[in-house]
Amino acid sequence: MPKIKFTIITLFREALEPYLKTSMMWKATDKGIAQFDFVDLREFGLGPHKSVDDTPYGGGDGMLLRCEPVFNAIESVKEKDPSAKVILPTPVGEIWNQETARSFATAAESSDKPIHYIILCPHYEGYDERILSIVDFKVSLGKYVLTGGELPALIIIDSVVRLISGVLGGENSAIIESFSEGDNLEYPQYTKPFDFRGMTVPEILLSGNHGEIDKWRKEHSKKAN
Ligand code: 6GU
Repeated sequence: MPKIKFTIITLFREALEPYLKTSMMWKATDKGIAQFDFVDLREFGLGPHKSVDDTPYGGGDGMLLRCEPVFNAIESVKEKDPSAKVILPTPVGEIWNQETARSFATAAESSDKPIHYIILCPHYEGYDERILSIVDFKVSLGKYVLTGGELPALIIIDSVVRLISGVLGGENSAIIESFSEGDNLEYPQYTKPFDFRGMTVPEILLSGNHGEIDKWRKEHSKKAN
């Protein structure tokens, strides 16, 4: 049984799938920790053209995602799992940060059944406001505007799944690293060679003195902006 399930409702599955089949997200799937499913919003489109969008009442540019396809798509998932929670990536949502990612990961780790999130990826200029009535979490990635919810969906998924134990290599890697404790970013790190084009590695790291190395690392931890 996976710890966490994401059902992604999108018109552009092909934009998401390669990333989720690569590296850590693939590893999480392969180990049975995470499960990623897709629902093609187009299948819930209206009329012969399977239309999912329409022009805004009151006029204005662009097209808006309609309620019916979105509600029908979400309800088709909730019929099978009424506990699934809906995330809507939107530039007017709550800013996503490490703390929120951590709380989603902790919820998944401490639950005895899989935690299930439905991510609805909007596209076009926006969505009918009534869609918000079926949404549990409105999430924004920052103060800029993207074309659709696909990139945000990947960022949300990646930032949560990597925190679930068993996904990263060293059991401690997610705990020590950047942002986990307050706003400390991780310390500078070096690997071989010792001298690269005249840029050398701080001698202390070669000293074998772990007390001094820890001290140096603390002193050199970077602060987030
Ligand atoms: Cl979640 N969606 C879109 N479309 N743009 C964004 C965003 C989300 N977060 C920042 N910009």
